[in-house]
Amino acid sequence: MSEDLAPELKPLMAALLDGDHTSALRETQALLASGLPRERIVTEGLEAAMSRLDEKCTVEGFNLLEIMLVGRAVSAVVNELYPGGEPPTAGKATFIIATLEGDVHDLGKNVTKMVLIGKGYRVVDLGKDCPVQTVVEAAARENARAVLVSGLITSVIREVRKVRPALAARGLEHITIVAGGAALKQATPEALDVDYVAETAFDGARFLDDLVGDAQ
Ligand code: B12
Repeated sequence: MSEDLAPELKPLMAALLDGDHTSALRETQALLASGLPRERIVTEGLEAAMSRLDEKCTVEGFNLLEIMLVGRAVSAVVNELYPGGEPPTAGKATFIIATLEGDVHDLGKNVTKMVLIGKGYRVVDLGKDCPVQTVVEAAARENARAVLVSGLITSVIREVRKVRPALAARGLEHITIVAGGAALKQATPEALDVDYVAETAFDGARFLDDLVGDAQ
């Protein structure tokens, strides 16, 4: 494990990479009790652990069970950090969030959702592998202020590019589109045909705060 890692986060990283969700939860509770901000636990703990996992997660060397166990540990930590429960029925604004068709990664989407719920937004989660048309129907039905798409595999970029024309075809061109996730954050908003590409869940939340604030 690298030397520049915050020492207090090392036990959490180790527990996550072992896929040991019981220890990961215990470490998270200890970090919260010590006053470490949630944002640092996510960006320097969860995301850093996943980057480390990335080194093992190649098309040639892909241990599905190992990665699923790590995924379960990450989900447990996210639920511990943001025990929001049910999203508020009426929040500051409503957002639709999804991972689009062809992509089954959902850990980053779930983190983003919980961060936004924690800020008082209503977030309608359409899950993973979600058709663009389902996103459009939900945006219309829920009177959404923004559509948030998460993408981890490069092949999903073509689905992301369909979102704006599909919204426009329903008369929803006023809806803001925000993209995030490892595969999308390497692209420009122009390339994805979205309004903003977020580096992290927190970066995206700040953009949305400004957007909703400006509209009030
Ligand atoms: C865990 C994992 C899996 C798990 C997913 C479990 C789950 N429930 O999500 C499983 C085992 C299922 C999996 C499967 C596959 N995976 Co995979 N996986 C990963 C891994 C190691 C970590 C991803 C992750 O969860 N990161 C942690 C989260 C918290 O980070 P994040 O998503 O970036 O989210 C943060 C921000 O980006 C942001 N964010 C995310 N989304 C959004 C959205 C918005 C709107 C906003 C504002 C912010 C935001 O918020 C988060 C917190 O800040 C990555 C490597 C990597 N470093 O990304 C490979 C990786 C994504 N996988 C990859 C591949 C190839 C696959 C498979 C195709 C493998 C295979 N041969 O079958 C399949 C995909 C099948 C499919 N059709 O989708 C490649 C993708 C390559 C590419 N560019 O196309 C990667 C990059 C690994 C690699 N180096 O090859 N994978």
